[in-house]
Amino acid sequence: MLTTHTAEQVALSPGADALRHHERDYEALAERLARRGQRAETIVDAVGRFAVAVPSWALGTGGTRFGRFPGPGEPRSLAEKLADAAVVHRLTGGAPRVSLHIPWDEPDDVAALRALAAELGLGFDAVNSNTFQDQPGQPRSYKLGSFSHPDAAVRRQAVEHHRHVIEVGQALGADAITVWLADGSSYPGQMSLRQSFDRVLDCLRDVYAALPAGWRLFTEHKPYEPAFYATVVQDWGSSLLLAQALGERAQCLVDLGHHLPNTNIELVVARLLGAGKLGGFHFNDSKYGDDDLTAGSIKPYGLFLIFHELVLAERERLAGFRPAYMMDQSHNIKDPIEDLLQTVDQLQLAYAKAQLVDHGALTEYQESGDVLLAERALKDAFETDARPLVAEARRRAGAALDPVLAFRASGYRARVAAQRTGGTYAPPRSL
Ligand code: RM4
Ligand code: MN
Ligand code: MN
Repeated sequence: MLTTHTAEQVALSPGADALRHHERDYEALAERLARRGQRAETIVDAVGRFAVAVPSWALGTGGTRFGRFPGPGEPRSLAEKLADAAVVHRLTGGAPRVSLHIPWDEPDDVAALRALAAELGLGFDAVNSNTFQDQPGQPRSYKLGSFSHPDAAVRRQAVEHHRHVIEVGQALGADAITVWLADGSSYPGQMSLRQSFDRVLDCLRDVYAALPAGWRLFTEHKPYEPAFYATVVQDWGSSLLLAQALGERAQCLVDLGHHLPNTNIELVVARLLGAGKLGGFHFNDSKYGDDDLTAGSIKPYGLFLIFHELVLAERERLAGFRPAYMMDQSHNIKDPIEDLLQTVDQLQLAYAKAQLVDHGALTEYQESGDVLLAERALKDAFETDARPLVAEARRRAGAALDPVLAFRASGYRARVAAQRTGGTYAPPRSL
């Protein structure tokens, strides 16, 4: 197992002009913030600490159930995926871990994979299970569900799979497992609505019991698809019930695309935070459903409002607040690396803007019932062009001022395309 390209080969020098322009923009913004009583340095430091995981399934081109349009130079192996993930981290300074999906990215040699990741400067975030598809040679089918299946033998098989995923994750140095279940029914009457939930909880208890010390279990809800009538873990309420029943180390994961249109996601986030059960995120954006578009591409203000809740939790040192940030997107028509670079940038930006909120003033306006100025306290932050702060954080981390342009200038994709010939990686996400 050898990576053909290391992230080192991606050129980072921005050019004298770009650097000079950046410095002037940064100074101008720092001065403007100082007039508002804010320190640019503090925000730059915070952005420098922000980290989000790259999912192993997002390094190849995604697709829809109608088609898939892969580009040249896609990774053919897990080692090549790690090499690409290292590029995302090198250029953004904000993506130091990979979130593996088992069995899509089942490592043949766990120790070698861990060593390769370390060599590339990467670690491993939450591991993801998969009981929403049947795998070749698998004795029992998940057609009618996994943890909620009426047949106990199928449920046992699904629990066994989760134990295996935890073992792999443990050997890689991960410390959490994310469980998203496709379980549900497509027609009324197909399964008992109450019993299916109880079965899921029972199986999760077995998985929870298998957690190594220091590990957390995240339950991820989704309103529909692939089950079209009733999904067992369909909303944050169901996810919270599970996490509360399981115990302290079970928390909820919020995938931004897993909400019906117009759901107030920041309110969901606030509720979970209040209950000490906000475990992590799958960042993306959507117009209609689980579209898996680039974070911030459709509703950047919504993303900012979510980050506002997260920054509040951070400032208040809320008990149990240790969110695992991950991306979960399907790069259908963009270069996957470029889309990930753009996403990390958007997340860094939303985080920086949320740091710009004048919390003291906001609280005063809330207390005195000044609706307009309270809203404006948020808008002032959101409408500030915080890009120089983010670029400065990246510059100090030795990353790129503009990750996408640096990636284009590096010629990385063309180089790997010339090398990655023969053999294809079977894409998981063209479902
Ligand atoms: C689901 C969910 C899970 C992801 C799968 C591929 O909709 O978002 O997190 O693992 O898709
Ligand atoms: Mn997800
Ligand atoms: Mn999803």
